[in-house]
Amino acid sequence: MKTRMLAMAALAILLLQGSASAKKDNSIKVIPYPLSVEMGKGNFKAIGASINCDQALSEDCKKEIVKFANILTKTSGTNSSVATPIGLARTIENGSKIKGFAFYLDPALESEEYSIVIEKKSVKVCASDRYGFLYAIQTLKQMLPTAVYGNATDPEAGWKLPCCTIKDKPFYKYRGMHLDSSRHFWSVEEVKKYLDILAVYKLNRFHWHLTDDQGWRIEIKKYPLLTQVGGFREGTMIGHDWNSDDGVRYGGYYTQDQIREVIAYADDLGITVIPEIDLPGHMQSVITAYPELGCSGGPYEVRKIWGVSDQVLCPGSEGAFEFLEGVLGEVAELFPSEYIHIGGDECDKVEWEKCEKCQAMIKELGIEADEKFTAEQYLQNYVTHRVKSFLESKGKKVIGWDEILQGGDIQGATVMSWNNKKIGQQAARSGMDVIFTPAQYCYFDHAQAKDEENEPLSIGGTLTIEKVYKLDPLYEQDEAVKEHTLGVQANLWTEYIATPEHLEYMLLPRLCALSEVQWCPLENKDFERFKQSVITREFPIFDLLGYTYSKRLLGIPGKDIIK
Ligand code: TNX
Repeated sequence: MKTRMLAMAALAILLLQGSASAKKDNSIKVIPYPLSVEMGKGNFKAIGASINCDQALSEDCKKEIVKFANILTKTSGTNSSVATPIGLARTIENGSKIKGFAFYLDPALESEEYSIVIEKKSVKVCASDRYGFLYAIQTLKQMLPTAVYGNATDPEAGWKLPCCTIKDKPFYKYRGMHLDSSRHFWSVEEVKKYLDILAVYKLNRFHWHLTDDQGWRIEIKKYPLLTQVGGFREGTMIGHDWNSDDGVRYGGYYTQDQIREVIAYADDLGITVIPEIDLPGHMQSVITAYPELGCSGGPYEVRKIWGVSDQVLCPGSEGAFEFLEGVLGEVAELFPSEYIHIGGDECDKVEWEKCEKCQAMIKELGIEADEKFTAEQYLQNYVTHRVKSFLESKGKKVIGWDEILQGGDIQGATVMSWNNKKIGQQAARSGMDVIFTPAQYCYFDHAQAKDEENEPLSIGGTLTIEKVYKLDPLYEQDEAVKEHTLGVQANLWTEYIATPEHLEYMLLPRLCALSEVQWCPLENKDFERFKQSVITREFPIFDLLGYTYSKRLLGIPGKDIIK
């Protein structure tokens, strides 16, 4: 008994210390933490509360609110509204003082911005567009019992919301997460589950890496061999052993219908899908399917090992551009996104140096090497320019990895800066838009802890959640860099990740840290507050939704979780 009391006293001291050291008010546990939170007194009873929406709201806003009404009704077990023509939410006039939830249009707020005022008898939510309501609802869900995320009814879960006033909007407009579906293939269901958890943390861009040396994953009607041949490899290296080959045929691809299904699913969550068609490097699967598109003419094979291939697209003949336009034309039609990612990374130039067609092209274009770039780097720059013009003619903008800067700036293109922050900062200063995804902070294929031997297979060293949380690409940067920075993204390359459990493990909970980098201004970031929220609030959500995740924050190594 005595020891129990002692333990409780120690716990109380710990809790007190915890709250005293937290910079921010710790009374709500929401990630990413809202811009401002002021706590009031008392609680709002959410169970059975009516849900009302301003009649001025557009259909797409009302849809979000009706969805919320349905979720609350199902999970709390009490009808949360009065039946009306728009489903479960009742229409009201802006300004009415209503008991229950009231969702109002406030045109003065920016896109994505919202406010929530919780009083004992009412919850007033304001936004100016669908995204604002979507994020307000995500915030409300994080403040409600975990059961709100599930399918089961739990009337006893404690359906209360603490009285408070929240004002919120994101720091960055582009809040992205990437997934490599080439090195390992993820089913539509797995991709949807991946998207579900991005939405919880208010991410709004899904960068889908669909093509690479080891597999082409998107159906292109004009070039069926891309998937039939390029979608399958005859084996995969085992672990880190570059000389191994498991000899097992591996592959898969998404039909255009499946792609449309994912796009619609993501859109419902407020997420835009940005496809990446990596070019002119990382195309060994392409030249295996169509060997005439390579410099030597082959034969080639879909690559079985990881790393950078020297077998790339040959830009020395017009056929290459015809091909790229054929592919990108279909891609531009399929994806509503204003951006298409055209890769551009790690394009080895040895074949181009030896290739007569490439060298003739270099001559014809009047390209000469100088102290800054090789002739072949200028040739890649030419390819990027041509592809960019083509996509612009289809109403699209391009994003490329920072290697698109070899051979000079490409004004009008957006740089995805992965090699280091400085390259991106420099590009922003030159007037190009930039998305920061520096490998040292944003590569979720790295191990979550220093003792990598206790973690599942990884590459690239260690990336702890603390390190992800520290990223601030605008720290000590000038206005030009700030103006041209669209946002931040993390990447999940899957060379060494073959199962959904492993994939989720690498994503979580680092995704939570990423979301605060993307959403919170510097002064709102506080690792201690964040960590407590992850452990006490987010882990139960992951458990309920059935995600595998790292428990390193609790000192539990990966080997105890991923067998
Ligand atoms: C570099 S980042 C790559 C990818 C690899 C990754 C492994 C980038 C643009 N290219 O092809 O998968 O490293 O971490």
